[in-house]
Amino acid sequence: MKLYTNLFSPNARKVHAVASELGIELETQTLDLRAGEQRTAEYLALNPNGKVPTLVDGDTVLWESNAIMCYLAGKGDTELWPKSAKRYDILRWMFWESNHLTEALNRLFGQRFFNRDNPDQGIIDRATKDFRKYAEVLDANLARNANVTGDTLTLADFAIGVCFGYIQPLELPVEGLDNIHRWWGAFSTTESGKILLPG
Ligand SMILES: N[C@@H](CCC(=O)N[C@@H](CS)C(=O)NCC(=O)O)C(=O)O
Repeated sequence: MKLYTNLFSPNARKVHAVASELGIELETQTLDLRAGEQRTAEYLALNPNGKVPTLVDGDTVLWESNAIMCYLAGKGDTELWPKSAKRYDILRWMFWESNHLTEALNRLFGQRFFNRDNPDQGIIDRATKDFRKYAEVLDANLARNANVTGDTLTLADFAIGVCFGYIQPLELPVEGLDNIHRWWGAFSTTESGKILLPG
């Protein structure tokens, strides 16, 4: 299986971390995003969004990091993606991550990283407020569960965890959210959890 990737990308790191946890070795090709290698005709034929990651496994071409994670985990039997109704809870949190948490995070990323010389404080304020709102939802859930969907780590922890690698660089509003700190503190020091951290 071949992964088109770039370790600068949190969405790509999620996939690397899950592959590590599953013990799956991936052939990788790093695309230079600054040089625009994600926009070549050859790559756009695989992923018309012009983004990483993309997985190619024989005739299967898959983009969207969360779908790729499900695909990799679906290759075997794993607690990360159990073949039971718990799957829907895992999926629920994965959709929540990409629709809400990462949506707010991306706005902070845009201002604090890509626009750092001339950030728009209004965008930062709104994104900070939204991120905090969703982080509180997660914190309340983690008050009841050791990990996002229960006692064991699942794909949901990988999908969500990658966001918290940016607590310091993006000044994420997580003060006092002790359950998140407890969960992320433990998860981010595991061998696969460390792969979620920005370099
Ligand atoms: N929802 C997609 C997002 C992918 C994405 O936004 N990738 C970014 C890096 S994190 C990218 O390739 N950006 C390059 C570009 O837009 O030119 C996923 O989860 O895979």
